[in-house]
Amino acid sequence: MSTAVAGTEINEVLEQLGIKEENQGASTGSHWFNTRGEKIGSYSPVDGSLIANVNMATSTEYEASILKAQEAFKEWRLVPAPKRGEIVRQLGEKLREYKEPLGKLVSYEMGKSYQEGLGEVQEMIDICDFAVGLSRQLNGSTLHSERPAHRMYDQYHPLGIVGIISAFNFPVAVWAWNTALAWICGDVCIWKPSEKVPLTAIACQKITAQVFKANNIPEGVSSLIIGDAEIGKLMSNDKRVPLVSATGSTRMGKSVAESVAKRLGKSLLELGGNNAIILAPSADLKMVLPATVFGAVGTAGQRCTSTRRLIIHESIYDNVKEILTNAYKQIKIGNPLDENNHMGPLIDKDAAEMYKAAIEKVKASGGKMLVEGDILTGEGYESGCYVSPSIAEVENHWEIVQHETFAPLLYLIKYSGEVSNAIDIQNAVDQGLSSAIFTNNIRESELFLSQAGSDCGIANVNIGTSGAEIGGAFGGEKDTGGGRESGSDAWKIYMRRQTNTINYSTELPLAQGIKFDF
Ligand code: UN1
Repeated sequence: MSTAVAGTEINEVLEQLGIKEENQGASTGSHWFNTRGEKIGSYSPVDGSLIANVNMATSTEYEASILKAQEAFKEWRLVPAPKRGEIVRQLGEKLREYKEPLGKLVSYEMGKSYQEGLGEVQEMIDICDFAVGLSRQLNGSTLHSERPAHRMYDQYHPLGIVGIISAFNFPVAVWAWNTALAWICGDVCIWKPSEKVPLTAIACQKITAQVFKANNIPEGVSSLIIGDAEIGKLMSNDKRVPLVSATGSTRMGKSVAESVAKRLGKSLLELGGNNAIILAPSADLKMVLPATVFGAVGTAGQRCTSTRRLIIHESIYDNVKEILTNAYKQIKIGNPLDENNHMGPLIDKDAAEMYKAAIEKVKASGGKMLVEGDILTGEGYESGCYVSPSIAEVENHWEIVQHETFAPLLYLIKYSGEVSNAIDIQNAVDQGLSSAIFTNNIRESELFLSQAGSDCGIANVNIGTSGAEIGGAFGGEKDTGGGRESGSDAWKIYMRRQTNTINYSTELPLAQGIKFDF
């Protein structure tokens, strides 16, 4: 096993990122609140070692962050949007500077491969670039009034505080999707990262603080709260947080949505997926192979876009099965910082146990394990978080197949006849995030993309389910929560819309022709 990042070397990475033990559980800008909260340890799933202890924030620090954010908002909303874009541009530059150490820390703290850690930081850079351009395009429409000498238009104003709850699997990119847009829109952000990956969050906060300090931006524009689910609950119930953007499980999302809806706030939810690739008879199998393997075992199956189901036409089923089972034998599992490995560990031992339990459930349901994964032991696997991937033949309607198992467990499902049968199978789950078809038949691909096709937020042709670009709106339907983040016009959720009607005549005509003499 490679010891690319261990002991002294991880200390170097932490030092480069300015992370020291005195880091506290809540911060606005570069100011860290004193905290009386408990300490949590951040343990690397790579080698099981304790990277650092971090203080958990309490409700007192939460309250202090809200007050600072409210104060900062009064100033930040008055900064012209392109000027706010300039700050985000500088953040993109800083992220370029820190890409390697931050990518390394993402890999070491979360367990994804170094390449994917770098890819995640690249997503942050990309969304910053996107947001810079967008800062000059927060456009509304000019509308025609029914009254003479009247003008009507709509415009967008910032909302205020955006609460961000992020998951462990994309510990930095999802925060950046939200903040880069929220900031150019004039909002201020309070971030509650997953307590499984607090150090990458502290690193982001420190990098941001450098840019903000150099530009005299009020500290409360960027706040970080390291805490448990209680902090998420405070945020969801807090009327002072008009928008809560939450990424994670459907169960968590439902609870956030309920609390936010009760106070008529807005929520942006990006929750679980149960993503399928349809393989039609004409599928180009040499493209299918890398797309499927990356989709199913990349990030050890811990992307919300990971490929969970392959829906394969019966005419190519046996062939695909053979190619895939052979390919799975070549997968190298180990330290994700060693570039020879394809797959790193799961996030923690609980995740490994959950994976084992899911395999047992598949077998108990009558599933046939073509490749049976297990928890790995022995040299290099001491953390207890490494598993080998699985392929199982199942039926789509089984209970276990309805659930998102956040691990490298791939289901093979056979279909016969027309592609519409495969589409029905793919849609017959509760989640609706990402979907794909491999076909060279335009009739099949167009049907898949039509209103009678995939019911997911993302539908791809001859591309896998994971690895979306930031330029498109990202998110999905049904139990995935309905939210859209990052590209396209996703910025609109971060703003409030206002319709303005201006009368430049000397009369006061009423709409709908109503006469009211006074
Ligand atoms: C997630 O897993 O929450 O499309 C986000 C992808 C990445 C983002 C995944 N760009 O796989």
